[in-house]
Amino acid sequence: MSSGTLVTLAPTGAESAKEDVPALPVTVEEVVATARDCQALGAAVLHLHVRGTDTRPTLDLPRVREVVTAVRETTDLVVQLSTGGAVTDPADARLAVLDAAPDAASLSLGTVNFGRDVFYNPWDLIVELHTRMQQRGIVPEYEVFDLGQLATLTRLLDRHGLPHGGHVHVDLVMGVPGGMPGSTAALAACLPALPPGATFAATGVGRTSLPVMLAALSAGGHLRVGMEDTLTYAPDEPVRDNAQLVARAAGLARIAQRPPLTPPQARQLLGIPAGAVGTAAQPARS
Ligand code: KMH
Ligand code: ZN
Repeated sequence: MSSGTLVTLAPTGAESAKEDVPALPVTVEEVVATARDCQALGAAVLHLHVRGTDTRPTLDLPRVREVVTAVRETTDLVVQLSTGGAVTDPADARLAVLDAAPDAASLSLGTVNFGRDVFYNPWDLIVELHTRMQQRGIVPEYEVFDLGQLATLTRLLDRHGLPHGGHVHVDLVMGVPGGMPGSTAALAACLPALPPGATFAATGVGRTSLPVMLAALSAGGHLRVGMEDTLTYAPDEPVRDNAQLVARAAGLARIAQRPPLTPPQARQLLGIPAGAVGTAAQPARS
């Protein structure tokens, strides 16, 4: 079990509208301020969905690069770009996000119903993301929405080799309407299906945030929190801001006697060289 807890911040996502959730960080300034505040509270990784000047989700490369650069100028956080985007984003635009040369990127391991929508992740897209990340020295975080997607991960690694850095890190995204429930039983069911040596984090969407966080900590896992996943802090109490969620996660990690990892410690855990900025045109590891 890791002696510290990796806290990943997912501050914005692609699902909520700024009009509905005014505290959602969408401008460059808001994202940078959120990242800085949340690093101070214990976040080490930033899972980033970019918004355009119209506040809507965008994969526009100049805009993505602008936000990545601004975050790097102000924080030491590991910058993990979302390649999931929004459910409406086409595969080529999701792949092109890697051109912004993040340290890390998410890689979703299967198609899943996403409320009334479908989050589309066919095998060929999974392989293309995996191999492009290997070639460019970008470390994937494998997003798992259901138990069977862990079998896909094993098949992916068997056929296409380990990710850049050689370490496998999985995020169990639980409680999505259409995916696995955000319960201790579902989390426990995933653990034997993780590849040997892999680490995992867990994210509980909506009201499952707290039970999933507690279950993950009890099982030696890491945490992802943020307004991408959770807009209610307690029954009838909207989240004030991302810092409130990171502070709660960091506090629980300390209670579990696995305090938050610093960004350099996170890089070590994830196999990201110190000071790496994802620019490496490095050879695939296999
Ligand atoms: N916005 C969801 C459809 C990811 O970032 O890789 C997909 C998502 C996963 O958030
Ligand atoms: Zn995301």
